[in-house]
Amino acid sequence: VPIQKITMKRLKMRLKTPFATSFGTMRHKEFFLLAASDGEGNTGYGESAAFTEPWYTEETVETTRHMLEDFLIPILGENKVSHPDEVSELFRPIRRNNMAKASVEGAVWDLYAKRKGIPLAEALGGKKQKIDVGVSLGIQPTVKDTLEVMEQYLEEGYKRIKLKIKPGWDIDVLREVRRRFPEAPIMADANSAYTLEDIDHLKQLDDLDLLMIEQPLGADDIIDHAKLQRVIQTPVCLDESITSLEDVKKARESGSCQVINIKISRVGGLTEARKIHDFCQRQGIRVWCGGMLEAGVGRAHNIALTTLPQFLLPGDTSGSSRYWEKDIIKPEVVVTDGEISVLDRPGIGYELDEEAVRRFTIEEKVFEL
Ligand code: OSB
Ligand code: MG
Repeated sequence: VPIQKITMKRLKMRLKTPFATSFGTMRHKEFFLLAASDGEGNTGYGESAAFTEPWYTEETVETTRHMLEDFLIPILGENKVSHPDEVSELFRPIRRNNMAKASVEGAVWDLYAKRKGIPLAEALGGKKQKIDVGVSLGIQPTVKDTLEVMEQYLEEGYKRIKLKIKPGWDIDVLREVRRRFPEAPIMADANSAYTLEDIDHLKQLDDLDLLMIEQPLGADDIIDHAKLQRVIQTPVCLDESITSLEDVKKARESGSCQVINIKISRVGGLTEARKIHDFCQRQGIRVWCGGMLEAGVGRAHNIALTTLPQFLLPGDTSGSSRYWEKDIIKPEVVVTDGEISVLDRPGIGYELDEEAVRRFTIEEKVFEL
């Protein structure tokens, strides 16, 4: 995969509705759109995931910029890459900073698939032509709002609703949700808002018939989640705690979870995400694809990954209109009956909407490799 040039645009997009979690409320998404060109007319796209503040992981938009400009892009300039799997190897001397790594690795994967003339999904080994998706619902101002928004998403066909919870906004709200929607596939995500002190409180989740509880405890914890999983029936799903295949192996050995949320960005790219997928397939661990409120390019990468067979549960990759008045890709991602059709076109399959990209760009840099 010859890479001649990398263009790095910083975009800022306003979310259609604010997204509230146990840590606070997001109103905008700022990120880098990376374009890797081969000088032969092919361009691969990647999108960075980290937010402006480090509440989800330690990375931010600014740390991403630093890593890309000062380390990761120079590494790509100094080395030949014949297959995108080599990128994560080349990045190994740089510790962590998985989201920065994933952003440019994603552009190399897309470029690779486009040069071969095959869909990114196919390059990864994915076979599904449609993927099942759910939606992640931020903490709403009131229970009434929660029920209304849920009703709307269920009517739109989303196959699973994820509700963000935090201490003081959990069991009671979920009880009312369950009473209003007795059969709906629902789960909860705490983004690490509890500790083992809350174990008796968390045991009440078992009466609510939830698909799973996502990341209730420490963001880097493996051990406490195992203690929790031993005393609750509700499957534990790990998100923040899983940053690599090594973490998955430790979680499996410890019994820390039954389900894994795979986010391309959190694990450092598509190559590591696929390794985790393959391991979970061999071990019979169910996985689904998580999200970072991505714009269209990141969304397209999530769709491609989700075509792999062990993505047995609906993920968080909702349609463009759930996040944006206007997305940066053409066509936008559309969800029909809770499914997204995978485009049969080279690479990520979607074109950039250059007009929209221009509108949201606040900074641009070009790196000649
Ligand atoms: O914990 O999965 C999470 C959004 C931002 C940060 C963390 C999370 C989320 C979501 C929404 O749950 C995912 C999405 O819709 O892209
Ligand atoms: Mg989560």
